[in-house]
Amino acid sequence: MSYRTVFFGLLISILFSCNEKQKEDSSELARPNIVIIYFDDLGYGDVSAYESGTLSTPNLDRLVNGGVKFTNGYASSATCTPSRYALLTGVYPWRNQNAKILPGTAPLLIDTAQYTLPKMLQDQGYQTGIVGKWHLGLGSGSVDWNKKISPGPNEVGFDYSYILAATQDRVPTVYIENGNVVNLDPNDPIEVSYEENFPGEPTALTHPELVEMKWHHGHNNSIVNGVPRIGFMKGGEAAKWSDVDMADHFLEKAKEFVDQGSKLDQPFFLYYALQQPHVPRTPHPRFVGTSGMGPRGDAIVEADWMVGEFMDHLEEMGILGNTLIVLSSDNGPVLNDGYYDDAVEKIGDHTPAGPLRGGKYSLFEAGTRVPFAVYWKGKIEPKTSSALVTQIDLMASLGTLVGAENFGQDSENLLDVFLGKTDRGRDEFVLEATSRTAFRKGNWVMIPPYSGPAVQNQVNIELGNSPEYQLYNLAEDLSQERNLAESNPEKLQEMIKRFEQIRGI
Ligand code: NG6
Ligand code: CA
Repeated sequence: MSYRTVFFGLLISILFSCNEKQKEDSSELARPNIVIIYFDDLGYGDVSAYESGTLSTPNLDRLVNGGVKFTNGYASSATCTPSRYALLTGVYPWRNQNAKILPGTAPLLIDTAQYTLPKMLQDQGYQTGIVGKWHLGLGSGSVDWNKKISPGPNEVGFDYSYILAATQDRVPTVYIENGNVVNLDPNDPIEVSYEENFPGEPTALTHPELVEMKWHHGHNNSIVNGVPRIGFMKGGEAAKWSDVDMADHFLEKAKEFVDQGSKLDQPFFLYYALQQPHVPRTPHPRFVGTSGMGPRGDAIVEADWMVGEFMDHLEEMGILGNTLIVLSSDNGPVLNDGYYDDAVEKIGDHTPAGPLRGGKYSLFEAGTRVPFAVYWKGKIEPKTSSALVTQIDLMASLGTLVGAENFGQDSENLLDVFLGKTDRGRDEFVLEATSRTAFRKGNWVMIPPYSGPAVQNQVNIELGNSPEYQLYNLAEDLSQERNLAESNPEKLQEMIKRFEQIRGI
């Protein structure tokens, strides 16, 4: 045998073995089931794994303490619609000026041509589904609720959808499955308006005697199940949801999706968007009184139980070890968000925002810094991470995990951070609250001057508005008590410059 033959023989066998290796790697490419459990208005301190307070959330703790618990994990906005928009698109919400709290009649906010997290997972062979709160608009202008409603979640990447259209306090108070109102009686058509009432229909103002949950601000239009809502609705009697059964109902639908999904020869992605503890807080009677904090605490106990049931279900099906679960919330906490429900009166020592300043609607930390954990039994070592991560980054990170290459423009691949392998997160982040933005870089936060009240009195939350620039060093001052803008002008200028560069101002 000549040297040449030996050389080529070796070369071929090396190339061949490389090829084999590549094959092995790609067949090993992890494609776990993915579940995002997304709370509505759950605060940083509402999970006992974050803040050992009065409220006990053993099932959330099991997930948070069993995975990577992020202490610098952010929603993209201090309100719902913009946060959900960013989660599903990987794009900052302030790039889309329509990304604001939407009425129940708003058109679909996400362009159907836009690449999204669920579309990305579909492209990687996933069966995708959403169960729970949508709040990203439906249809393209004027929806006829009695026909198939489209476009909606199914047109932006979900194979299956079982949703409430906007919020629990907004009409229409019906479930919508794949674009069709569930249990709709064609002889009792639904009409919805956010402009005016339908003649003769009772509202909280005309018929206060029908109201069982008193409104504090807003929430005085149509009354459904004794709860006055935002917006006017007529008809659809048989289709109206039962508020106290909502948690059980969504749990059932989430389990059904998982059961169907696990029969298929493909992984599933479930976006499980819980309605708790957003108003109106309507825990099932078996949870009433369990927290000692009134309906807000009881709704969290109920949601905690749901998460436990859901995880047990995955375990019983033998798929928990093959399912990556993300737990987070769309924005920070609020006590009185428009109803008299004892949330303020019964709060006791509980601190929904933990050590953070502000709350829902606020540019201060409690608006956007939320419970954020990634759990994958047997694959992720439990740890606490102070890395800066945001929900915008889930698209690129989960995408990288499953072999995708196209992500939303602002999504950063932090896969190794989410898997707990490193603590090197994002460097910087533009956060948003009711169309205002602020900037975090490293441990610093800069809030530009904004007109508007310092405190939103109805909800009693500091919004972060000030005529002056604000600059905080979170490493030393987590609760943002010392404004360093004057004493550290260099840092302030550096922050303003970078912020304006990103914002394109
Ligand atoms: C506000 C509502 C509030 C809540 C919020 C949306 C009033 C006075 N307040 O406009 O109750 O529904 O919108 O919350 O109507 S979110 O979590 O979906 O962003
Ligand atoms: Ca919310």
